[in-house]
Amino acid sequence: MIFEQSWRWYGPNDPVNLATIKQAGAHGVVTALHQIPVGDIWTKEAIQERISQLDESNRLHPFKLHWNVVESLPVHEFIKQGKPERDHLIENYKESLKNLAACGVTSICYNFMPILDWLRTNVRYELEDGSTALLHEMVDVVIFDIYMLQREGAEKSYSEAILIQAKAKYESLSDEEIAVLKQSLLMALPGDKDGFTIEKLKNGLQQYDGISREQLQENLIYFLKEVIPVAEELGVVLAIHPDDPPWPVFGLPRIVSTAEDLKFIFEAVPSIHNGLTFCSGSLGASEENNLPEIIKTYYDRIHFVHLRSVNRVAPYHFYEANHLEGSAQMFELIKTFYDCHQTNQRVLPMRPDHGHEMMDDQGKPYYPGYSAIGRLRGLAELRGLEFGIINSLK
Ligand code: CS2
Ligand code: MN
Repeated sequence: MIFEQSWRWYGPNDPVNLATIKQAGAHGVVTALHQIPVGDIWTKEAIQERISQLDESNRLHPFKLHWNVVESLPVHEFIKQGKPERDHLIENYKESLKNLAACGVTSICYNFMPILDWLRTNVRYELEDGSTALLHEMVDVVIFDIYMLQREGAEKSYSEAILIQAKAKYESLSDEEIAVLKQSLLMALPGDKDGFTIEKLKNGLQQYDGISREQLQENLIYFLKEVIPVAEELGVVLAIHPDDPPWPVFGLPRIVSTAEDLKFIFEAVPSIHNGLTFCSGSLGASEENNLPEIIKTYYDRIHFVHLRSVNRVAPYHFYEANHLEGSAQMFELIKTFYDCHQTNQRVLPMRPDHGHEMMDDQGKPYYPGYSAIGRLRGLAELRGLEFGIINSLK
């Protein structure tokens, strides 16, 4: 076995319950305490409460679930912005790490994307077979940025060609299409039930005025130099999630998008506890990223794996494909993990990152990308591929 089959669970309010996760065949439950405001300490009691929900499910059916990865222990915006409040917030972060470790949860995923997590322009893009997937199309980002958000100076972020394309497209959109676009972009934060508003986004963007890429990098390193020594002491690993998509959006700096970005982060803080969430979908949206190379170079510090494939239609334009299709070359990726695994037999938590909405999923209130059957299909296909690779090579 090279992967521990895992599944993201948003907690008791997730429309996909623990019984479903068991039947999907995942032992690893990837979850977070979404109810705790970003920046507050995760207490042992709150962590224990989540663990006891898994224990309860294990009492009902002996197929064992366990909390294998925190996704995510979010980093407060003030830390990303390097505000004076950051020191106190970093202390809170360390406390949360200590409490998690005390409860036996030692793998932590997080990201360092300013304001937004992933960004899509349509969260129900219909595929040929009638299922729906997440889509990202730069021209729609431009339309949103210029005509809906009306960000000052937005034109400067884009080429003349795409501005012309955006104008023509915007003028041809129906009111309904405009509403769908706005809704999709504002859904950029899965797990934030309040969602985004144009106002919130505008205010957020203002906070990043004057924060350059270099400054953001410095702020990440400042954070890592504080928390990684604590993680080492506790036996905890941190795994940064790459930017999704891996290029700047709304003029915000992005610093975890390319092989060079990764090199910078891991050279600045070389400890193996300063790790990576290898997300084939996020990194793979840019054809510049050589995914097998990234696996080989950083295997020792990959602590968590997200497998998904995007279909790159054109630069800055992709949709999420079936897990074994699209641009990701899933066979090669899993084979590369298999080869690396031979050296030290590490078993990495792996989850299907997103799935389509298909069959009985359709019309259900899932977080975009976090359907039951779509992810079941993804996990089943990935597990089958892993099984085939292992058995044909041993
Ligand atoms: C996830 C990210 O849904 C997804 O694409 O991979 O939202 C991920 O959870 C965060 O970026 C990790 O901090
Ligand atoms: Mn991911």
